Amino acid sequence: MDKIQEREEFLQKFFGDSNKIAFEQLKQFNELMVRYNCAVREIRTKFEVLNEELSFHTSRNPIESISSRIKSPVSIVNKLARLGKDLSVEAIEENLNDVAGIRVICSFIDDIYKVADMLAKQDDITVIQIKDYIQKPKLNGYRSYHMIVEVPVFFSESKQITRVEIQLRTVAMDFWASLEHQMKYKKSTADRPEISAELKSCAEVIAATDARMQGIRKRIEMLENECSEQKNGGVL
Ligand code: 0O2
Repeated sequence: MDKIQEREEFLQKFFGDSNKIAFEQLKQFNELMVRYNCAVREIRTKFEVLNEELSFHTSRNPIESISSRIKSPVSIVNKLARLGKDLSVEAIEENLNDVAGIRVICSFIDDIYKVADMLAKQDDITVIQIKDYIQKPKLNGYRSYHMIVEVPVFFSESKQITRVEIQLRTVAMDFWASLEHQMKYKKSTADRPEISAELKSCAEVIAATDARMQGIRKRIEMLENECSEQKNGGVL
């Protein structure tokens, strides 16, 4: 008896027909989660490499931190139900773009566009969707740059194209989004107009500060360039 037959008999004996199907689905679900985990690791490594290269050339880190998460089974089930989709492994892949999520926190606004563009240009990355909530903030004040990308994951016997959601934000945007998420996001009780207006006003102050900080950095860079040009001029 070969291994597959042996396993089939085991399943039949211990689970019966309907439970055997459930067991197979659970196995497929776990396999899919392994794939999402691997895809997240690949994208994270890509950002780490870009950060290392850029910090070597500019003596500062464009990326402050990277975090990632795989959506919990409960959130997956809830989201499929919200979308009115069947509960199946195929439906997860077809309908959910954010099972694998990675958040990249950048120092300045222009760093976001720089690293996003560098990732998008890599030849194993396919950009599926971009939502630029920095150019066009959400009505509540939320700002971030969202990308859905596909990346190939190489296993021993197959190559699996896998979707990952990437959120890129500055430290300041992340400060606002994290606190707003805690206090309000998806909580209708905190949806009062005066609270929304106050949060939106905070988002605007934060956005203005982000722009000023970038302006300060650019002025410093200009002054540094002028100094080194003067030095070089003196030497020559
Ligand atoms: P969580 O708990 O962070 O995972 P989608 O729901 O992704 O199918 P949508 O809403 O068009 O469709 O996606 P979008 O606009 O790209 O936003 C997805 C994610 O961005 C959210 O994930 C949040 O992480 C973040 N986000 C979007 N809007 C807001 C906001 O107003 N405030 C905050 N704090 N975060 C926001 P989840 O799965 O909804 O939530």
